[in-house]
Amino acid sequence: MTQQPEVIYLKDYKVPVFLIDHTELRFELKPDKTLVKARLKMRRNPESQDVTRELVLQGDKSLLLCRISVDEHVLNESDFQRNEQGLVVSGVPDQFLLETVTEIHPDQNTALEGLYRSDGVYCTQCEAEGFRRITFYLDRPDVMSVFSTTIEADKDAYPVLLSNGNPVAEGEADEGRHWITWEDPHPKPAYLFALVAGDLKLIEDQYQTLSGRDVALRIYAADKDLDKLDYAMQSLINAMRWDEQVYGREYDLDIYMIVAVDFFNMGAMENKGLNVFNTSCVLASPETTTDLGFQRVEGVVAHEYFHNWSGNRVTCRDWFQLSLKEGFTVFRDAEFSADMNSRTVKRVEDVALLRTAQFAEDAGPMAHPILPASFIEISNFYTMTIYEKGAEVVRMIHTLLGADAFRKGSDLYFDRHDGQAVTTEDFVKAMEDASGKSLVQFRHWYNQAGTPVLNITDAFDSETKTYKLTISQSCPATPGQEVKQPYHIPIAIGLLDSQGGDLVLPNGETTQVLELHHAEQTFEFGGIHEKPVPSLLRGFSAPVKLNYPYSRDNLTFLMSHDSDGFSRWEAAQKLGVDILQSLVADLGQGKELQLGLLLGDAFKVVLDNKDLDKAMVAKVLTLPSEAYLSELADVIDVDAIHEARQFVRQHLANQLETEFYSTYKVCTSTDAYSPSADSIARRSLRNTCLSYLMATGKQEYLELALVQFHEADNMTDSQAALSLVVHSNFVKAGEVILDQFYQRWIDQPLVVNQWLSVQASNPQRGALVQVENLMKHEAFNLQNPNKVRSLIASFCSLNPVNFHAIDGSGYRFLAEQVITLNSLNPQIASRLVTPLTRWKRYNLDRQDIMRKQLQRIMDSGELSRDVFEVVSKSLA
Ligand code: 0A1
Ligand code: ZN
Repeated sequence: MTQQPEVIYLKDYKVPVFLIDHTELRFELKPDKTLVKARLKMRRNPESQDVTRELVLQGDKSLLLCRISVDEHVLNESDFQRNEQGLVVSGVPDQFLLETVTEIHPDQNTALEGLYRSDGVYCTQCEAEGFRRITFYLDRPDVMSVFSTTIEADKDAYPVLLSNGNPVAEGEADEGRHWITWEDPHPKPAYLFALVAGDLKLIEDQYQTLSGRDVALRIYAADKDLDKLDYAMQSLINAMRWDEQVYGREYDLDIYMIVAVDFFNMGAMENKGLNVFNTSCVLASPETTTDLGFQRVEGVVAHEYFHNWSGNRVTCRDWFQLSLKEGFTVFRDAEFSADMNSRTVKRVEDVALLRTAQFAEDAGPMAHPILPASFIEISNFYTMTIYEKGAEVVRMIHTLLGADAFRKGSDLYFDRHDGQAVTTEDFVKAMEDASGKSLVQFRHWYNQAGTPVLNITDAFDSETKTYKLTISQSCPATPGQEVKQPYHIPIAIGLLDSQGGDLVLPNGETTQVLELHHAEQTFEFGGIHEKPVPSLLRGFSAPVKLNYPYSRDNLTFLMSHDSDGFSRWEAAQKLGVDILQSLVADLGQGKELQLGLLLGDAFKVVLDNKDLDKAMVAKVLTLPSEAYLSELADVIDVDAIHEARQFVRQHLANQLETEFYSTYKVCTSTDAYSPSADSIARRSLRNTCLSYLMATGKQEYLELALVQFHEADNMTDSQAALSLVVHSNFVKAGEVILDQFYQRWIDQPLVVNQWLSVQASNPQRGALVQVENLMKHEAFNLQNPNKVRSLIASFCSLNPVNFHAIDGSGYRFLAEQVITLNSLNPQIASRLVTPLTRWKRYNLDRQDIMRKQLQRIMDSGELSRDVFEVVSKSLA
């Protein structure tokens, strides 16, 4: 049995007793071990009340302490104590130089936290608490220090030696070794430290800031990937310009570096001046990267760049404040992507993700507010809630204040707190101070978990010509939070007349933001001549669930008339949900499925409308996902949801076959690939049409898909065709092209990962056996998180019918992988377990077998804090 790990509480926060003004590090990288020599200039923190003479340093148990001295006096065993968490040095003066020599073993580091090797390249990952795996330190974000870093390594094997800041000295050493010293003038917490050493190549560019300073831009990768870095470079330049224009923020060092590595737990990391990126978020080329991949690169490059202000210049006081930097930065990168591409498409994609993954998290055992009150392992809190809901909360502040006041607020926040480690409260206060708008009640968004539910009814009085909207709000209980206070919610609405035109609202415009404060509130509109159709929550102005008794006719009306593009999509989703839910219910009662022409007719209107953005047409034509339908269900019936959705897709395919085919043809182009919004839109609609054509099951469309697969000059089209064929009943054809695809891309790991993922997400029977076979394939490696995500995570989250097989095989499989990964890579293990944590959402039979597998993980032996926290909270 695992020992109960300690719970950390926000209420226990205390300022650090000691500070580190200067950190001098020397790394000697050798094949069998790495020596880390640290010289820390330390002093007592004048703001601390604590008078202790004990210095408590964090240090992982894997660290081997070789030497320690205070003010050049070497300590012996009785002067300090080693424990599980680090080191306690007694009798330190008010100001002193602490020197340590530590031995570490990057080669054995499979957790990918601290210093490790990725395909022969040394690299670091220090957020959140990885620095303590490198050396003994005050590893907390409110201890900010100036760093000077020397790296020494073999010159042939590691010609490139990088760290934060600017290179200030370099030289040769004995035995073919060399060294470089880097200095970062900006004080920073240890989590922003980075080191890279390897045989890397680079592309270079130059950027001139608004005030005329020149910045060298360098992106490093393995030689074979050098041809896939241009898009990231262009995205970086666009992001730098955008942050100057929209937020008035300039870059502050002479060099900005990005390094691509293949072994990485997350997407990327914003280390000061030296971002480390997962190859999946930086490499892009038309032949190997899908449109989605290009957009991910653009978004993640921008995200990490924006952190230079929202995260680095102004950082977090403690890890409970994580959403301070993440929520704000996600909001910033979403607005950037909206400005670079289609705003409505970006919003639709973000909302779809939020409503499936984040709402599900809010309804599960790990539900937490964006400012959590406690945690066992902070790595478990890099969640959809902290990131995406956090961004929605910042967006609501933007909506409530308006763009101008929001900009004043962000200016005040950055100016007031530059160089500090602060809290979400400081952010909200700056917004309040700059705008004069009270956010007192709004603060509940930071402290309360759960997704609020709005119930809306309306009434029209033809005599007084008034229209009333009555809105009530509630929020379900979440672990540890039974009762919730009412939220302050911005609800953007419009009212449509019977011709589909927008009525002018009391604010003189056609969209107005209603501010809901109470549990129930009525909003009145005068001078209305006929009962309008309300368009509610335009642009998804708040992260809530909204119920209003729309008729199906209302929804088709909104689909074609609402002036808000987002709301037109939303109407289509609501119509799809309504139809699919009733079919799921029919299946539950053993009824035969039937579907009229209404949905197909509504889709036809959209397909025929040549004025619409093709990307939005594709979004409207895409039925609500199985994941979203599951999130909405009282009890998730995996098989019925899948069957109903397949039934509707097939029905639509037959009803609109001609239209899908002609649209497919219209969207076919011989232009060279471009990741522009227009061409992405065209491909997206074309592949949506192909997916419906394939749903007819006709041989001629298999031929069409195969032609597309063979002739495509880009990964978007070839991957779409591949996955449609593999997931269809044309099993033989699928096997043939899977094999061709693998042989063609055998040297491109990111493409091979897509090949794994297509097979793992195959809803046809037998997928688990296939996944188990692939785990033995040369293309798979359990130590590489991208491989684990592509194969195991794809199977467990993108393949519900197979993962939830009633014989429990999927659950057993997942538990086995989690148990193995628990000791290899706790962060990945703990993320992987998520689908099992949702066991309460299924029927009793499934609940029972899912819970047994959670218990099996619990009983499997020594659990990491990561896995222990998630599994124990799920079983509670
Ligand atoms: N701050 C990064 C996310 C990140 C967090 C932890 C990591 O290591 C385990 C790596 C990256 C971001 O928001 O992009
Ligand atoms: Zn981030």
